[in-house]
Amino acid sequence: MSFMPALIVVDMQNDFCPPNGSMAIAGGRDIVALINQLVASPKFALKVATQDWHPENHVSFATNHSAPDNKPYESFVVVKNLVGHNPEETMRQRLWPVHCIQHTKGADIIEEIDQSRFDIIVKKGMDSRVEMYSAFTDSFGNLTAGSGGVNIDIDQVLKTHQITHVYVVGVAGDYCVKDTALGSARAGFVTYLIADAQRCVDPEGWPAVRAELSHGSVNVISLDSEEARQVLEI
Ligand code: VGL
Ligand code: ZN
Repeated sequence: MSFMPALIVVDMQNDFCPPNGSMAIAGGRDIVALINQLVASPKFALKVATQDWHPENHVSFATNHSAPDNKPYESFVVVKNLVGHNPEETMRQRLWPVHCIQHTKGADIIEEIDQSRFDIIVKKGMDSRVEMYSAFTDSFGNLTAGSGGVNIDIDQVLKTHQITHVYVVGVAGDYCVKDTALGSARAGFVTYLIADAQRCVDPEGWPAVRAELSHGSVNVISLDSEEARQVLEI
């Protein structure tokens, strides 16, 4: 079996990192050294970064909803699948602090990560009407590449480069990393999520996230596993 691995570094942006991020994830900066080790590895055929890239009126921002159900982290709202022209289909959307507004400092990838190493940068979450944790589809499963939600069809790019295996790292382990890894597995790539190189919004939920990932055929591995060693210069 051939082995053509790609790396996806998810959302390592100022707003997700302490100390100043508007929705800082605890320990978000602690994984930088591990991620840089991966980013520097010559073993990957393709290196991708993702960037949460929201308009100001994004549906996930607590500030865009009315009281009392508009508390960041606590409140949920019901969102309709307007992008997919199926308003009967709904989902429960957790609300967040305002984060990663397009063209702001908060949306920049943190300066400790060497951006010049990335072959492509996927900007996602650009359609105000829908959440997009995964770089592959929005939260309803709509593929919006070319029509607003995301700037690149990542599935297509990976297939064009004959990628067989995808390694996913970054933040948040329980949101964008999880959904991107599930999207990758669903698209047919052998998918690894390196547990040491992610951090969660709710770390106490990690066991449940792991179960969801394994249900979706994502392999959660540690940095000292054989699978990780294969892509690291050790
Ligand atoms: C993320 C919540 C909202 C993430 C992005 O990067 O995991 N989480 N937007
Ligand atoms: Zn977001």
